[in-house]
Amino acid sequence: MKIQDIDAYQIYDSRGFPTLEVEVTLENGVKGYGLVPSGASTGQFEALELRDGDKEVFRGKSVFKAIDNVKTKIANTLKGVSVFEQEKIDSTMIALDGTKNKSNLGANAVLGVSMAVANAAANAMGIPLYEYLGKGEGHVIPLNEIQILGGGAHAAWATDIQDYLVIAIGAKTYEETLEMTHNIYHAAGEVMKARGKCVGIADEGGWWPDYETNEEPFDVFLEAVEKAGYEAGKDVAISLDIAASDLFDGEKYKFRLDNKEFTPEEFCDLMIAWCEKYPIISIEDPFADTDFDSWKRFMDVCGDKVQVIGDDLFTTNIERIKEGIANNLANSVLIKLNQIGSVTETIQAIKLTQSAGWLPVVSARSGETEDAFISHLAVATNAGQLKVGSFARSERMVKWNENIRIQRSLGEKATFIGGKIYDQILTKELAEAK
Ligand code: 2PG
Ligand code: MG
Repeated sequence: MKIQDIDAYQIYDSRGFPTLEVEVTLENGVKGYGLVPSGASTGQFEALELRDGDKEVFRGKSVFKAIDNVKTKIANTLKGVSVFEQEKIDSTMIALDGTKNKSNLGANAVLGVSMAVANAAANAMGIPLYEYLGKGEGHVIPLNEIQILGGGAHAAWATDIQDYLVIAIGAKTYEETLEMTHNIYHAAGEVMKARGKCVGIADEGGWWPDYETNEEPFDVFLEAVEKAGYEAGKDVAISLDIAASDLFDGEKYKFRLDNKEFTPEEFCDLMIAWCEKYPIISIEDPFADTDFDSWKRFMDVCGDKVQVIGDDLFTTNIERIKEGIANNLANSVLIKLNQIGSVTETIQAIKLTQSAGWLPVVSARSGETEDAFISHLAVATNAGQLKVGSFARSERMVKWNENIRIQRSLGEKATFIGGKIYDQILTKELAEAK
Protein backbone atom coordinates (compact mmCIF):
# COMPACT_ATOMS: atom_id res chain seq x y z
CA MET A 1 0.00 0.00 0.00
CA LYS A 2 1.60 3.22 -1.17
CA ILE A 3 1.85 6.59 0.52
CA GLN A 4 -0.20 9.09 -1.45
CA ASP A 5 0.23 12.26 0.59
CA ILE A 6 2.02 13.61 3.66
CA ASP A 7 0.72 16.72 5.36
CA ALA A 8 1.73 18.52 8.55
CA TYR A 9 0.37 21.34 10.68
CA GLN A 10 0.94 22.96 14.03
CA ILE A 11 -0.85 21.66 17.12
CA TYR A 12 -0.11 22.27 20.83
CA ASP A 13 1.46 20.08 23.48
CA SER A 14 0.50 19.61 27.14
CA ARG A 15 2.38 22.76 28.15
CA GLY A 16 0.54 24.72 25.48
CA PHE A 17 3.63 25.03 23.30
CA PRO A 18 3.53 24.50 19.53
CA THR A 19 4.43 21.08 18.15
CA LEU A 20 3.59 19.33 14.91
CA GLU A 21 1.17 16.70 13.81
CA VAL A 22 1.80 14.74 10.63
CA GLU A 23 -0.95 13.15 8.56
CA VAL A 24 -0.03 10.36 6.17
CA THR A 25 -2.66 9.37 3.61
CA LEU A 26 -2.45 6.10 1.69
CA GLU A 27 -3.72 5.40 -1.83
CA ASN A 28 -6.81 3.69 -0.42
CA GLY A 29 -7.64 6.74 1.71
CA VAL A 30 -6.51 5.18 5.03
CA LYS A 31 -4.70 7.69 7.25
CA GLY A 32 -2.19 7.65 10.09
CA TYR A 33 -1.08 10.43 12.42
CA GLY A 34 2.14 11.30 14.24
CA LEU A 35 2.03 13.69 17.21
CA VAL A 36 5.44 14.85 18.38
CA PRO A 37 6.30 15.31 22.09
CA SER A 38 8.88 17.74 23.50
CA GLY A 39 11.26 17.71 26.48
CA ALA A 40 12.33 20.44 28.92
CA SER A 41 15.28 18.82 30.69
CA THR A 42 16.76 17.81 27.37
CA GLY A 43 20.14 16.09 27.04
CA GLN A 44 22.91 17.76 25.06
CA PHE A 45 23.28 14.66 22.86
CA GLU A 46 19.64 14.56 21.73
CA ALA A 47 18.64 14.90 18.11
CA LEU A 48 17.68 18.46 17.26
CA GLU A 49 14.13 19.70 17.75
CA LEU A 50 13.71 22.32 15.05
CA ARG A 51 11.99 25.48 16.30
CA ASP A 52 11.72 28.69 14.32
CA GLY A 53 13.31 30.86 17.02
CA ASP A 54 11.63 34.09 15.94
CA LYS A 55 10.80 35.80 19.24
CA GLU A 56 7.97 37.74 17.55
CA VAL A 57 6.19 34.54 16.51
CA PHE A 58 4.94 32.18 19.21
CA ARG A 59 7.77 33.51 21.42
CA GLY A 60 10.26 31.65 19.23
CA LYS A 61 8.53 28.30 19.75
CA SER A 62 6.70 27.79 16.44
CA VAL A 63 7.65 24.79 14.27
CA PHE A 64 6.76 26.07 10.78
CA LYS A 65 10.19 25.24 9.32
CA ALA A 66 9.85 21.63 10.45
CA ILE A 67 6.30 21.56 9.03
CA ASP A 68 7.59 22.93 5.75
CA ASN A 69 10.31 20.27 5.62
CA VAL A 70 7.64 17.57 6.01
CA LYS A 71 5.38 19.04 3.34
CA THR A 72 8.12 19.60 0.78
CA LYS A 73 11.40 17.69 1.08
CA ILE A 74 10.12 14.65 2.99
CA ALA A 75 6.75 14.36 1.23
CA ASN A 76 8.34 14.65 -2.21
CA THR A 77 10.78 11.85 -1.38
CA LEU A 78 8.34 9.45 0.24
CA LYS A 79 5.25 9.73 -1.95
CA GLY A 80 4.71 6.42 -3.75
CA VAL A 81 6.79 4.39 -1.27
CA SER A 82 5.14 1.37 0.39
CA VAL A 83 3.93 2.31 3.88
CA PHE A 84 5.00 -1.09 5.19
CA GLU A 85 8.69 -0.33 4.64
CA GLN A 86 9.22 1.47 7.94
CA GLU A 87 12.98 0.85 8.06
CA LYS A 88 13.52 2.00 4.50
CA ILE A 89 11.36 5.08 5.05
CA ASP A 90 13.26 6.03 8.21
CA SER A 91 16.67 5.47 6.64
CA THR A 92 15.61 7.48 3.59
CA MET A 93 14.71 10.43 5.84
CA ILE A 94 17.98 10.05 7.76
CA ALA A 95 19.93 10.12 4.49
CA LEU A 96 17.89 13.08 3.22
CA ASP A 97 18.72 14.96 6.41
CA GLY A 98 22.39 14.05 6.12
CA THR A 99 23.44 15.08 9.66
CA LYS A 100 24.11 13.04 12.80
CA ASN A 101 21.49 14.84 14.89
CA LYS A 102 18.80 15.45 12.25
CA SER A 103 19.48 19.17 12.41
CA ASN A 104 18.66 19.77 8.75
CA LEU A 105 15.10 18.52 8.63
CA GLY A 106 14.55 18.57 12.41
CA ALA A 107 14.11 15.43 14.51
CA ASN A 108 10.55 16.59 15.20
CA ALA A 109 9.79 16.60 11.45
CA VAL A 110 11.36 13.17 10.87
CA LEU A 111 9.73 11.61 13.94
CA GLY A 112 6.28 12.97 13.12
CA VAL A 113 6.44 11.29 9.72
CA SER A 114 7.94 8.11 11.14
CA MET A 115 5.15 7.75 13.72
CA ALA A 116 2.44 8.65 11.20
CA VAL A 117 3.77 6.03 8.77
CA ALA A 118 3.66 3.33 11.48
CA ASN A 119 0.11 4.30 12.42
CA ALA A 120 -1.02 4.36 8.79
CA ALA A 121 0.51 0.93 8.18
CA ALA A 122 -1.25 -0.56 11.23
CA ASN A 123 -4.52 1.07 10.14
CA ALA A 124 -4.10 -0.27 6.61
CA MET A 125 -3.72 -3.78 7.99
CA GLY A 126 -6.60 -3.23 10.39
CA ILE A 127 -4.53 -4.27 13.41
CA PRO A 128 -3.53 -2.43 16.60
CA LEU A 129 -0.26 -0.49 16.52
CA TYR A 130 1.41 -2.74 19.14
CA GLU A 131 0.73 -5.77 16.99
CA TYR A 132 2.10 -4.10 13.87
CA LEU A 133 5.25 -2.71 15.52
CA GLY A 134 5.97 -5.94 17.39
CA LYS A 135 5.16 -8.21 14.42
CA GLY A 136 2.80 -10.06 16.73
CA GLU A 137 5.50 -10.76 19.35
CA GLY A 138 4.50 -8.11 21.90
CA HIS A 139 2.60 -9.36 24.94
CA VAL A 140 4.20 -7.86 28.10
CA ILE A 141 2.08 -5.20 29.81
CA PRO A 142 4.64 -2.83 31.34
CA LEU A 143 5.32 -2.08 34.97
CA ASN A 144 4.51 1.59 35.49
CA GLU A 145 6.86 4.16 36.91
CA ILE A 146 4.62 7.01 38.06
CA GLN A 147 5.58 10.43 39.36
CA ILE A 148 4.21 11.57 42.72
CA LEU A 149 6.15 14.82 43.11
CA GLY A 150 7.56 16.85 40.22
CA GLY A 151 10.47 19.25 40.62
CA GLY A 152 13.50 20.45 38.68
CA ALA A 153 12.93 22.01 35.28
CA HIS A 154 9.29 20.88 35.44
CA ALA A 155 8.41 22.95 38.53
CA ALA A 156 10.59 26.06 38.42
CA TRP A 157 13.22 24.30 40.58
CA ALA A 158 10.91 23.79 43.56
CA THR A 159 13.25 20.88 44.29
CA ASP A 160 16.56 20.15 42.54
CA ILE A 161 15.54 16.52 42.11
CA GLN A 162 13.27 16.28 39.07
CA ASP A 163 11.06 13.30 39.86
CA TYR A 164 10.04 11.38 42.96
CA LEU A 165 8.19 8.40 41.48
CA VAL A 166 6.50 5.26 42.70
CA ILE A 167 6.86 1.74 41.33
CA ALA A 168 4.32 -0.81 42.52
CA ILE A 169 6.81 -3.67 42.73
CA GLY A 170 4.39 -5.88 44.66
CA ALA A 171 1.44 -5.52 42.30
CA LYS A 172 0.17 -8.78 40.85
CA THR A 173 -1.65 -7.20 37.94
CA TYR A 174 -1.44 -4.10 35.76
CA GLU A 175 -4.70 -2.87 37.26
CA GLU A 176 -3.22 -3.21 40.73
CA THR A 177 -0.27 -0.95 39.81
CA LEU A 178 -2.80 1.69 38.86
CA GLU A 179 -4.88 1.17 41.99
CA MET A 180 -1.81 1.41 44.25
CA THR A 181 -0.55 4.50 42.45
CA HIS A 182 -3.98 6.08 42.59
CA ASN A 183 -4.13 5.57 46.35
CA ILE A 184 -0.59 6.85 46.96
CA TYR A 185 -0.84 9.83 44.61
CA HIS A 186 -3.99 11.10 46.33
CA ALA A 187 -2.65 10.31 49.81
CA ALA A 188 0.50 12.31 48.97
CA GLY A 189 -1.65 15.28 47.96
CA GLU A 190 -3.49 15.10 51.29
CA VAL A 191 -0.26 14.79 53.28
CA MET A 192 1.22 17.79 51.48
CA LYS A 193 -1.90 19.87 51.91
CA ALA A 194 -2.00 18.99 55.62
CA ARG A 195 1.62 20.10 55.95
CA GLY A 196 0.93 23.28 53.96
CA LYS A 197 3.46 22.13 51.36
CA CYS A 198 1.47 21.83 48.17
CA VAL A 199 1.66 24.59 45.57
CA GLY A 200 -0.17 22.85 42.76
CA ILE A 201 0.63 20.48 39.93
CA ALA A 202 3.93 20.31 38.03
CA ASP A 203 4.44 19.81 34.27
CA GLU A 204 3.94 16.06 34.34
CA GLY A 205 0.98 16.03 36.74
CA GLY A 206 2.87 15.30 39.97
CA TRP A 207 2.40 17.48 43.04
CA TRP A 208 4.43 20.67 42.86
CA PRO A 209 6.28 20.70 46.17
CA ASP A 210 7.29 23.55 48.46
CA TYR A 211 10.17 22.30 50.61
CA GLU A 212 13.29 23.44 52.38
CA THR A 213 15.50 20.52 51.32
CA ASN A 214 15.65 17.86 48.63
CA GLU A 215 15.31 15.12 51.25
CA GLU A 216 12.06 16.38 52.80
CA PRO A 217 9.94 14.87 49.97
CA PHE A 218 11.05 11.37 51.00
CA ASP A 219 9.22 11.88 54.30
CA VAL A 220 6.03 12.92 52.57
CA PHE A 221 6.37 10.08 50.13
CA LEU A 222 6.78 7.47 52.85
CA GLU A 223 3.96 8.95 54.93
CA ALA A 224 1.70 8.79 51.87
CA VAL A 225 2.61 5.15 51.27
CA GLU A 226 1.74 4.31 54.87
CA LYS A 227 -1.46 6.34 54.78
CA ALA A 228 -2.49 4.46 51.65
CA GLY A 229 -1.97 1.20 53.54
CA TYR A 230 1.13 -0.12 51.79
CA GLU A 231 4.57 -1.20 52.91
CA ALA A 232 7.46 0.69 51.35
CA GLY A 233 10.14 -1.66 50.04
CA LYS A 234 7.67 -4.53 49.70
CA ASP A 235 4.50 -3.34 47.99
CA VAL A 236 5.95 -0.23 46.45
CA ALA A 237 9.36 1.35 46.05
CA ILE A 238 10.74 4.77 45.28
CA SER A 239 12.21 5.70 41.96
CA LEU A 240 14.09 8.95 41.35
CA ASP A 241 15.00 10.92 38.28
CA ILE A 242 17.81 13.16 39.46
CA ALA A 243 18.28 14.69 35.96
CA ALA A 244 21.77 15.49 37.24
CA SER A 245 23.08 17.04 34.02
CA ASP A 246 20.97 20.05 35.01
CA LEU A 247 22.79 20.22 38.37
CA PHE A 248 26.37 19.91 37.11
CA ASP A 249 28.51 22.83 35.96
CA GLY A 250 31.41 20.70 34.74
CA GLU A 251 33.10 20.59 38.15
CA LYS A 252 30.49 20.57 40.88
CA TYR A 253 26.90 19.43 41.44
CA LYS A 254 24.71 22.13 42.98
CA PHE A 255 21.53 21.94 45.03
CA ARG A 256 19.94 25.36 44.86
CA LEU A 257 17.30 24.45 47.45
CA ASP A 258 19.71 23.27 50.15
CA ASN A 259 22.34 25.77 48.99
CA LYS A 260 24.96 23.01 48.82
CA GLU A 261 27.74 22.10 46.41
CA PHE A 262 29.22 18.67 45.87
CA THR A 263 32.30 17.37 44.09
CA PRO A 264 31.44 14.40 41.85
CA GLU A 265 32.79 12.07 44.56
CA GLU A 266 30.64 13.72 47.22
CA PHE A 267 27.57 13.61 44.99
CA CYS A 268 28.18 9.93 44.30
CA ASP A 269 28.46 9.34 48.08
CA LEU A 270 25.11 11.11 48.54
CA MET A 271 23.38 8.99 45.89
CA ILE A 272 24.78 5.83 47.49
CA ALA A 273 23.67 7.02 50.94
CA TRP A 274 20.12 7.76 49.70
CA CYS A 275 19.91 4.30 48.14
CA GLU A 276 20.92 2.79 51.49
CA LYS A 277 18.61 4.94 53.57
CA TYR A 278 15.42 4.87 51.49
CA PRO A 279 13.57 2.05 49.69
CA ILE A 280 14.83 3.13 46.28
CA ILE A 281 14.52 0.54 43.52
CA SER A 282 15.41 2.74 40.58
CA ILE A 283 17.44 5.87 39.93
CA GLU A 284 17.73 7.76 36.65
CA ASP A 285 20.53 10.13 35.63
CA PRO A 286 22.13 10.24 39.09
CA PHE A 287 25.10 11.91 37.39
CA ALA A 288 25.77 14.20 34.48
CA ASP A 289 26.04 12.81 30.96
CA THR A 290 29.80 13.48 30.94
CA ASP A 291 30.69 12.29 34.45
CA PHE A 292 31.45 8.66 33.52
CA ASP A 293 33.61 8.06 36.62
CA SER A 294 30.69 8.61 38.98
CA TRP A 295 28.43 6.33 36.92
CA LYS A 296 31.06 3.58 37.07
CA ARG A 297 31.65 3.93 40.80
CA PHE A 298 27.93 4.01 41.53
CA MET A 299 27.39 0.86 39.46
CA ASP A 300 30.17 -0.91 41.36
CA VAL A 301 28.50 -0.14 44.69
CA CYS A 302 24.77 -0.20 43.87
CA GLY A 303 24.45 -1.88 40.47
CA ASP A 304 23.21 -5.19 41.90
CA LYS A 305 20.46 -3.70 44.06
CA VAL A 306 19.22 -0.61 42.21
CA GLN A 307 18.06 -0.08 38.67
CA VAL A 308 20.42 2.52 37.22
CA ILE A 309 18.86 4.26 34.22
CA GLY A 310 20.66 6.46 31.70
CA ASP A 311 18.44 9.09 30.11
CA ASP A 312 20.50 12.19 29.19
CA LEU A 313 23.47 9.82 29.41
CA PHE A 314 22.31 7.77 26.42
CA THR A 315 19.63 9.92 24.68
CA THR A 316 18.29 6.73 23.02
CA ASN A 317 21.38 6.87 20.82
CA ILE A 318 22.72 3.49 19.72
CA GLU A 319 26.38 4.58 19.74
CA ARG A 320 26.08 6.02 23.24
CA ILE A 321 24.23 2.95 24.54
CA LYS A 322 26.98 0.72 23.10
CA GLU A 323 29.61 2.79 24.89
CA GLY A 324 27.61 2.57 28.11
CA ILE A 325 27.34 -1.19 27.84
CA ALA A 326 31.07 -1.56 27.13
CA ASN A 327 31.91 0.54 30.20
CA ASN A 328 29.19 -0.80 32.51
CA LEU A 329 27.88 2.70 33.17
CA ALA A 330 24.29 1.65 33.97
CA ASN A 331 21.96 -1.34 33.78
CA SER A 332 18.95 0.30 32.08
CA VAL A 333 18.18 2.78 29.32
CA LEU A 334 15.41 5.35 29.16
CA ILE A 335 13.84 5.21 25.72
CA LYS A 336 12.37 8.36 24.19
CA LEU A 337 11.32 8.49 20.53
CA ASN A 338 12.15 12.14 20.00
CA GLN A 339 15.63 11.92 21.53
CA ILE A 340 16.71 9.97 18.47
CA GLY A 341 13.95 10.94 16.04
CA SER A 342 12.65 7.82 14.30
CA VAL A 343 10.64 4.70 15.15
CA THR A 344 13.22 2.37 13.60
CA GLU A 345 16.16 3.74 15.59
CA THR A 346 14.07 3.69 18.77
CA ILE A 347 13.24 0.01 18.30
CA GLN A 348 16.91 -0.71 17.55
CA ALA A 349 17.89 1.05 20.79
CA ILE A 350 15.42 -1.11 22.73
CA LYS A 351 16.72 -4.31 21.13
CA LEU A 352 20.33 -3.37 21.80
CA THR A 353 19.48 -2.66 25.45
CA GLN A 354 17.71 -6.01 25.79
CA SER A 355 20.53 -7.90 24.07
CA ALA A 356 22.94 -6.65 26.76
CA GLY A 357 20.64 -8.00 29.48
CA TRP A 358 19.71 -4.44 30.48
CA LEU A 359 16.18 -3.08 30.89
CA PRO A 360 14.65 -0.53 28.52
CA VAL A 361 12.19 1.92 30.11
CA VAL A 362 9.94 3.47 27.48
CA SER A 363 9.28 7.08 28.43
CA ALA A 364 7.13 10.08 27.63
CA ARG A 365 8.43 13.66 27.57
CA SER A 366 7.46 16.44 29.92
CA GLY A 367 5.70 18.12 26.98
CA GLU A 368 3.28 15.45 25.77
CA THR A 369 0.32 15.06 23.47
CA GLU A 370 -2.96 13.21 23.65
CA ASP A 371 -1.38 10.34 21.72
CA ALA A 372 -0.60 6.90 23.18
CA PHE A 373 2.05 5.69 20.70
CA ILE A 374 4.49 4.85 23.51
CA SER A 375 2.03 2.51 25.25
CA HIS A 376 1.96 0.47 22.04
CA LEU A 377 5.73 0.71 21.64
CA ALA A 378 6.30 -0.63 25.17
CA VAL A 379 4.06 -3.66 24.58
CA ALA A 380 5.29 -4.24 21.02
CA THR A 381 8.90 -4.57 22.17
CA ASN A 382 8.21 -6.34 25.49
CA ALA A 383 10.20 -3.52 27.07
CA GLY A 384 8.61 -4.26 30.43
CA GLN A 385 8.54 -0.74 31.87
CA LEU A 386 6.81 2.53 31.08
CA LYS A 387 7.36 6.03 32.52
CA VAL A 388 4.81 8.69 31.66
CA GLY A 389 4.92 11.29 34.43
CA SER A 390 2.13 11.30 36.99
CA PHE A 391 -1.36 10.04 37.65
CA ALA A 392 -3.20 13.17 36.56
CA ARG A 393 -3.77 15.15 33.35
CA SER A 394 -5.10 13.45 30.28
CA GLU A 395 -1.86 13.48 28.27
CA ARG A 396 -0.51 11.15 31.01
CA MET A 397 -3.67 9.15 31.74
CA VAL A 398 -4.19 8.36 28.05
CA LYS A 399 -1.04 6.23 28.14
CA TRP A 400 -1.93 4.33 31.34
CA ASN A 401 -5.48 3.84 30.06
CA GLU A 402 -4.30 2.65 26.65
CA ASN A 403 -2.48 -0.24 28.30
CA ILE A 404 -5.76 -1.34 29.88
CA ARG A 405 -7.19 -1.48 26.36
CA ILE A 406 -4.14 -3.25 24.94
CA GLN A 407 -4.33 -5.83 27.71
CA ARG A 408 -7.99 -6.45 26.88
CA SER A 409 -7.18 -6.76 23.21
CA LEU A 410 -4.35 -9.24 23.87
CA GLY A 411 -6.67 -11.38 25.99
CA GLU A 412 -4.97 -14.54 27.23
CA LYS A 413 -1.71 -13.64 25.52
CA ALA A 414 -1.19 -10.64 27.84
CA THR A 415 1.59 -11.14 30.39
CA PHE A 416 2.32 -9.02 33.44
CA ILE A 417 5.79 -9.55 34.89
CA GLY A 418 5.57 -6.69 37.40
CA GLY A 419 8.40 -6.23 39.92
CA LYS A 420 9.92 -9.56 38.88
CA ILE A 421 11.35 -7.72 35.90
CA TYR A 422 14.15 -6.64 38.23
CA ASP A 423 15.33 -10.24 38.59
CA GLN A 424 16.95 -9.67 35.20
CA ILE A 425 19.35 -7.02 36.49
CA LEU A 426 19.36 -7.11 40.29
CA THR A 427 20.71 -9.93 42.39
CA LYS A 428 19.69 -8.50 45.76
CA GLU A 429 16.08 -8.19 46.85
CA LEU A 430 15.13 -4.64 47.75
CA ALA A 431 13.85 -5.68 51.19
CA GLU A 432 17.09 -7.59 51.86
CA ALA A 433 19.22 -4.67 50.84
CA LYS A 434 17.64 -2.20 53.29
C1 2PG B 1 12.96 13.00 31.83
C2 2PG B 1 11.78 13.60 31.07
C3 2PG B 1 10.46 13.04 31.50
P1 2PG B 1 11.95 15.86 29.81
O1 2PG B 1 13.90 13.71 32.22
O2 2PG B 1 13.01 11.80 32.01
O3 2PG B 1 10.30 13.07 32.88
O4 2PG B 1 11.78 15.00 31.15
O5 2PG B 1 10.97 15.38 28.83
O6 2PG B 1 11.74 17.29 30.24
O7 2PG B 1 13.37 15.62 29.36
MG1 MG C 1 15.10 11.83 32.84
